[in-house]
Amino acid sequence: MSQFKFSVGPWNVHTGADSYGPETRQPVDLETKFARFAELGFSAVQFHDDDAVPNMNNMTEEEIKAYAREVKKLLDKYGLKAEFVAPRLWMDEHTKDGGFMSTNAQDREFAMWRAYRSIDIAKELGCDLIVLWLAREGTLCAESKSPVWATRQLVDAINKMLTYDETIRVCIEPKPNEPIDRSICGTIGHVMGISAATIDPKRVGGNLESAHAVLAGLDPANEIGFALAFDKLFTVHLNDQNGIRYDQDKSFGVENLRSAFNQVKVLVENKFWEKGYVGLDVKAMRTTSDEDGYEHLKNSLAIFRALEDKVAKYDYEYANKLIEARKFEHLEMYTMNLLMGLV
Ligand code: 3MF
Ligand code: MG
Repeated sequence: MSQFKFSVGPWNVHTGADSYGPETRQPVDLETKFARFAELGFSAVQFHDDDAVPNMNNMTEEEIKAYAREVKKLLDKYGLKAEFVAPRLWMDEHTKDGGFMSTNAQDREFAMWRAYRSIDIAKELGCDLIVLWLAREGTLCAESKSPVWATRQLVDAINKMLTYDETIRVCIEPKPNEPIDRSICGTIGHVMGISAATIDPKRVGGNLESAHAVLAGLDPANEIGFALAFDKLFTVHLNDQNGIRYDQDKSFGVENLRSAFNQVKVLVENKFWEKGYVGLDVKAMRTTSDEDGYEHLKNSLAIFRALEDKVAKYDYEYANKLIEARKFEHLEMYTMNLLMGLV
């Protein structure tokens, strides 16, 4: 039995469309997803603002809140909580050039409108966390914006959100590139810098996604540890990634089991279950059938739990002796043997 609670977003059950080809699976409605998530053992759902309230651009603030209240009832029906709401600042006509750092003032205003509405939605759904995946906050053309100005724009936007509501927490999900060429806030280290510069650093933290860390050439477990050291890991997006290429969102642990083990290990050692949900941000393969559209979620959960068992079995006394004697070859092989089921 896992000590952790798990969360997932509706976008993790998707139609299989990518930049090079159309859908390969039927769309699934939100309620069906909730029912299956609950059945699979998830405790909470992560939302984009318009996952919860589609067409929100054409609705009044009151209409948006009323719609969100209905979604909350649907969550309650399946015994699910909402974990966070993330303004989807990359799909819209207004956010071609990003949101808070857009070169157009009206578009920046639109981004703030969506950020405030995300806070309203979060409150109706009963959660206090706003996630900012800063998809287009950077440059396609390096000379198009000053990195100093852009960084300060982000701090200002977060300060406005913290002021708009005194109970919400803001959590940046950093990614070094894609869909932009160069991002302004690409790693958890950047997130800590931004957090420290805001008016309430305690309420500003990070969401570490394994694949994003790999894309930055960094180690996901160390990135998780870095945020934990400052008590600023608000949630995680566990998945896997085959090296530095397009963002793959593979099932957790399927590419690099040792790295996955170390991510689970650092979460267990720091009792992350007391702090947040373990979020999975995984995608099914394009070749997957409708019938198998949740297998990647099942597999990721199963791998996480199996690795949690491995951590429980980890002989810290033995490991510490090896560390003391600096017998790292032995320590490494002990870890590998554990993962291979040989001890
Ligand atoms: C992109 C992501 C996103 C975010 C999501 C919530 C679609 O690389 O990881 O998933 O996690 O938008 O912030
Ligand atoms: Mg993610």
